[in-house]
Amino acid sequence: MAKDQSRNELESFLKNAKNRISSTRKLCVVMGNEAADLDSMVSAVSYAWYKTETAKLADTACVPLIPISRQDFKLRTEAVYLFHEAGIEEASLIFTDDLNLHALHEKSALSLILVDHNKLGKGFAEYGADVVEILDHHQDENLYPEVKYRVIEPVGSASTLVAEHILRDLKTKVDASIALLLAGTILLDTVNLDPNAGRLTKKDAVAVAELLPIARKSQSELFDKLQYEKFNVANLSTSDILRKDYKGYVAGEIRYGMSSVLLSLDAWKKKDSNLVAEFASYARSMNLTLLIVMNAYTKPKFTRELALYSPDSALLKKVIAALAGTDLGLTPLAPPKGDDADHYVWYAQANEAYSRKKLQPLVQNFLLGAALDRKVDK
Ligand SMILES: [Mn+2]
Repeated sequence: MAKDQSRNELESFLKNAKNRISSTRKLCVVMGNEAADLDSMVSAVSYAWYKTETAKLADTACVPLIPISRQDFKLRTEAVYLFHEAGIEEASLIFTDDLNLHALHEKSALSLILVDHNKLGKGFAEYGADVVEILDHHQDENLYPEVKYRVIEPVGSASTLVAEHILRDLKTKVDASIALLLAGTILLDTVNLDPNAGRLTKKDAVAVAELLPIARKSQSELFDKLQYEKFNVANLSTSDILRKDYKGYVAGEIRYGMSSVLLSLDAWKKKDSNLVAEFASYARSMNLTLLIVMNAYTKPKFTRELALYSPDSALLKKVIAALAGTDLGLTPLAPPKGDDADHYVWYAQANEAYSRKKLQPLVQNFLLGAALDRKVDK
């Protein structure tokens, strides 16, 4: 940005785009996938800018949509970091709260560009006929045959495909902000361009080589910082940490949830002196009979811990007994002392193979048994 330090292409574009949502008749919406990871967000924002700059859209505004609610943005800590670093304010981004896709669809005023996915998620399935373009790096599902422009290539990051378009057609307009967003995302997705990670293609490396000098960043510093921020929960509350990677399940009449957390129970206890009460209040807010928190961290050895909370102490006892009969290798840890000590239990988990994916079916079985017992008790 040698000529004008204050101008930020993307930030001005986004501010403008937000105003145009209400003033233009037709809207072209560029949307990433529902997981709304960094690649999805950056692809959507930068491709919406590209479309606006290259296509002459008289009565249509092109805007990026991040398909989560605004309050969930802060959970994507690496995205919060990178957008901030790129000079993009959160207020300039457009989330589901800000845009009524359904109303646009009903008025036939919507066209959709899919980036970082090529099949609409469940919440968006009704808009299949509105899809006009696809730019993606996942397996092609061969949907939406009417699509006019379709680029689906197995590169490391969807942002690489967007970068390719931008560097080909708009190279002179690429400023440090755009270059930083794209290069950072590609680095994170390809594990710092590591061929051994199995995601890198030549195109990813070429894009990063062109972008980094414009971003004026060192590759390793940028990657290390992003990797660090991805796991940095310092600015998140306990309930945010719990919902960051949460899945809810039902077994019979029992509603339970499992949160994966990349923090040790010890560090968490120091961060939040009210931790056990916060588990209870989270379980209450989600209407859960059982909350299972799976902690995993590297210190430097990979370590797993397990924390359980239930408002139903009889049920918790049954789950504890059932877990004791498995090969999880559980050793009790001392949770902070509280009045409701029979409602929670903390463990060190020696068997590190038990991720949520593997533990959940076991829990489901115990709870189905416990749900039956409960019915018999009544
Ligand atoms: Mn992706």
